Amino acid sequence: MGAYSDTICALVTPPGVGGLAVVRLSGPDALVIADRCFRGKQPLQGVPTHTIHYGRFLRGEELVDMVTASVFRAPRSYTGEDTVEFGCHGSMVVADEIVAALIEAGARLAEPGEFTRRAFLNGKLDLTQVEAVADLIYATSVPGARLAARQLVGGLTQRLRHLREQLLQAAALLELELDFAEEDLEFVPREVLLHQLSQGEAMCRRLAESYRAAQVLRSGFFVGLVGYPNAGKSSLFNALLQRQRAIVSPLPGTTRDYLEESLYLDGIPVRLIDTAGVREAADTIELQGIALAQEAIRQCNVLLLINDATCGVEHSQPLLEELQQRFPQMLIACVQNKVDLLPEVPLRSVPLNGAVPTFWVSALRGDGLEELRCWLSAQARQSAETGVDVLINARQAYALMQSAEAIAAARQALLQNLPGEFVAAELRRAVETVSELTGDTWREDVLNAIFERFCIGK
Ligand SMILES: Nc1nc2c(ncn2[C@@H]2O[C@H](COP(=O)(O)OP(=O)(O)OP(=O)(O)O)[C@@H](O)[C@H]2O)c(=O)[nH]1
Ligand SMILES: [Mg+2]
Repeated sequence: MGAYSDTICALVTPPGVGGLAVVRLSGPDALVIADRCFRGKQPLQGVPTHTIHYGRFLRGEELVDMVTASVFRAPRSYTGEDTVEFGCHGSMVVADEIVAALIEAGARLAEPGEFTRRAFLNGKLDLTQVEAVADLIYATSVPGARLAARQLVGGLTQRLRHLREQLLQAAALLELELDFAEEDLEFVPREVLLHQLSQGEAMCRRLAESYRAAQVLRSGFFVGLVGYPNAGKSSLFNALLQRQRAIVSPLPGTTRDYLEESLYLDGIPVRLIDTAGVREAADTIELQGIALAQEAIRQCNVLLLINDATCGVEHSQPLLEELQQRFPQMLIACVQNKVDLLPEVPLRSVPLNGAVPTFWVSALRGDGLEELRCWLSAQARQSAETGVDVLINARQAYALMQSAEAIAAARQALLQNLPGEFVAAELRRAVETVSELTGDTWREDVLNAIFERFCIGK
């Protein structure tokens, strides 16, 4: 085992001051190099795997720190190689010296993501697990982190491997039939194969479609605040964030471009976007602002159309219609603001437009905000949960769609009663796309793109 001949090291805990810092050393010479620097009761080369040893860490003759050395022998380590992890006091000076001493003793500094890359190449993790490691490190939501953790266990890969096995087996049997062409044997009942293929195709499509929901878990649920000038968008923005982030003023046109801030609702990150009031743009700066905001609005999961109720509940109707036309897929809710100025709160059953959820609030006083927050949180949760049990990323979604297409082509060939070798060829193509997903076959550029997300020490 071990595709690499050199031994690498790096700080694996975050840089900065902490209670503890860990420096990992991994590679064929890990134990030899460790023994050049570490003085415990006995040389680490002689100790069993999965044991921890206390001792002095030396750089030359100088004592750097009292440390623990955790020994993991190949293949039972994160990388699959011999590994020693030094736990030292959490000072950057100490950690840096330990890394420097290990380099002087024959190791080299690890590249970003190199520990994980080695884990992948040594078969400790498959590609979707590698991506799950990155997702887990960068997780911004609790459910997102849970899904990433589950993926780390290999749930997605198991399903894909199963599919790949089915496709491979079917292809092999079809090819075998060709050898017995005269006898007119059928090793693969066509009905069974058709059923398997449509199930496999459906699974790939379903997984690919869960990408949008995974995106919510990964980067947040985007909520855009739009409306005419002075409607109270920035006031509502601040009220939802519970801090004075955007400038509020009685002058229309206060917000010139757009602002984006995060809040958490039920553990899901919600990205709030405050935009410039929509009107006949007076100057070019504002025009640019509106154009920028439009791009931001396009990314949103929900739009809240804020209406100044003192101007009449129907005041924003033209804007609503325009938004509905421009973003036909978008979920839009209407927020009737400034209810504190109304002589009486209008009946809740009088929405701006029958189909649009409507909220009556006062951004200034806080009326109705809890209800709005609950609704947003429910929407965020719903869109994050629809059928997601794995965290599909953009690369996987694309590869899954390609796999679905390839399987569909094989199914078509079968339905058209094409000769077995055609069907088998299509199946083999499908096997290839599925294999790229799990990393059973991989390309260097795909790997590089994945590991770019990692930092040194991961
Ligand atoms: N009485 C009352 N006044 C409000 C309420 N919400 C906002 N306002 C006032 O309305 C004015 C405009 O508020 P902003 O939040 O700046 O409105 P905006 O939609 O962001 O305006 P632009 O950025 O100019 O498009 C300010 O004077 C606010 O204090 C409310 O619920 N009740
Ligand atoms: Mg504003």
